[in-house]
Amino acid sequence: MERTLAIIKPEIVERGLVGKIISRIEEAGLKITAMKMVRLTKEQAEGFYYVHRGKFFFHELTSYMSSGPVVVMVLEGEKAISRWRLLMGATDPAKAQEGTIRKAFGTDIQRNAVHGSDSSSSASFEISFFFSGMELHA
Ligand code: IDP
Ligand code: MG
Repeated sequence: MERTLAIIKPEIVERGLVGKIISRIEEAGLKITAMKMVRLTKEQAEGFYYVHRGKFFFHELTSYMSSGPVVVMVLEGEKAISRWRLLMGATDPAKAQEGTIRKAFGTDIQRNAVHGSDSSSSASFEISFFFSGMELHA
């Protein structure tokens, strides 16, 4: 069993498409074991995305991610990290495969609908960034 962190980004919350994303997660057999809606400050978004500090898109990305509420979730299942990344699709929606969430709902390379941890070490950091042990359900 593996855990990964998923985020439904502000654009999707704003457009009223949260349910569509959650349906895809459930239909794929990933279990949602924690979930909440939060509005990040710019500083919190910078902390979450610290690995991208210094990149040309860092300021825009962290401004966007703090521009409105997001839905954060812990997904659990066998190979949850890679399965969620496959469901999400490529970073750039224009390059994402047919059938992926980013292809269906992404606007551009920044407003690409969802986030997913890329490794078990980033999953650990990202889950603990948003959730305490008490908030993780079985
Ligand atoms: P990922 O979300 O597919 O793991 P990362 O390379 O980790 O992609 O980038 C984190 C986020 O930063 C992306 O999801 C996207 O919102 C944004 N981003 C990545 N590359 C670019 C870019 O070239 N221009 C603008 N935003 C970008
Ligand atoms: Mg990433």
